[in-house]
Amino acid sequence: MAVSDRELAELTHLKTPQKLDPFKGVKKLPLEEYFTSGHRTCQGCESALVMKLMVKAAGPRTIVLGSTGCMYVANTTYYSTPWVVPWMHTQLGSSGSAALGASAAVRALIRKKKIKDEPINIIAFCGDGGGADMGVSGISATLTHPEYNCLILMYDNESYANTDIQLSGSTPYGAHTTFSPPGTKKRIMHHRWKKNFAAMMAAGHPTCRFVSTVCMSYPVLAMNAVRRALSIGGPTFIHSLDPCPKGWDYDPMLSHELGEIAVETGIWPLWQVEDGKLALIGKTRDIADNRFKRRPVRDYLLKQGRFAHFTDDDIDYFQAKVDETWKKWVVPGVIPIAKEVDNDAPPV
Ligand SMILES: Cc1ncc(C[n+]2csc(CCOP(=O)(O)OP(=O)(O)O)c2C)c(N)n1
Ligand code: SF4
Ligand SMILES: [Mg+2]
Repeated sequence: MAVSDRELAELTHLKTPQKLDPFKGVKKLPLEEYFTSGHRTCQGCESALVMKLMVKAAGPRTIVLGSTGCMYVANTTYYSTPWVVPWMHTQLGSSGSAALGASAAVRALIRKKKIKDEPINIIAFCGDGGGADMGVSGISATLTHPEYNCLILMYDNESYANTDIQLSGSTPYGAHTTFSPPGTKKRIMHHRWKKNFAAMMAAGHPTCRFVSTVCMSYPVLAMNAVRRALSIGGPTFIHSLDPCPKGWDYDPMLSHELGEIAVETGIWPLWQVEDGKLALIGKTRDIADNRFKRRPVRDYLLKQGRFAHFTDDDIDYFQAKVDETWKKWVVPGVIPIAKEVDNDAPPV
């Protein structure tokens, strides 16, 4: 929902965000890097690519805050860091409060004339454990403050990866994690369906002007989502699905392909909500408009060791659940709430 002129006028000290036009294609991307060598993430780590392209999209006038997780620990080994822009660690569940606090602090410094009056991007990232599980309250509170410009980006590798792949609320059904190892008597140890987190953030925060899902297998789309999120004003949220060779157990050379297949199977729909309007993006829109036939989830699951214990029945179950998100949800792949009550009926 857009903030009205009256609301804006009531918000004191509102600083204009940076104007960041969309990139017109891969060949138009800037060469400068603000996340460079010096990190120790696994080979093929898509979350590291998210960091690199997120800050490339944002540019040099950016402060990055990161909560605990692989993207903190592996990126800031003693005496080395890949971050070229100012970077600060924050506690595991506090990406939301860190984003809000940093945005308020920059504004106070400008007001007190301690730093130049210029727009500075504030990005706080978190993992799925630190964001969708532990950090929900902080992220939610921040998204209700339209007077602060900041982006919260949740990189979702579908586990608490840094502490050795524990199951999170974003781990897919049935996946093998250190908390859900398949046994001889019980094959499936994880029965819950993945949280629909970005949609929760979009539906629950009408003053947040931009929420988007992305995947770095579609880098220009993802970087343009970052640029839009930073330009629109107020707090914004992006949820990225990141193949993780260690946690998902596959050959690192498959990272890019797995991101593509996640979208092509309809498991990871790409969409954005801007000022209350939903748009399906890229391949996801093609699926919804019948220009692209969804690939079977089997193509995705069988490439990953975390699903190696799946039988045909398990794959069928997974397929049926994904089909349900596309056939029964009020917005395919996005909103699971259907209107069944007849509002015109007289009250009884
Ligand atoms: C309050 C708190 N609890 C537990 C930990 C231990 N811990 C550090 S990183 C981490 C995993 C975080 O998972 P996620 O946010 O998904 O990031 P990832 O490691 O997957 O990148 C945990 C549990 C911590 N640092 N702080
Ligand atoms: S465990 Fe996964 S998220 Fe962590 S550094 Fe390795 S590939 Fe990246
Ligand atoms: Mg994680």
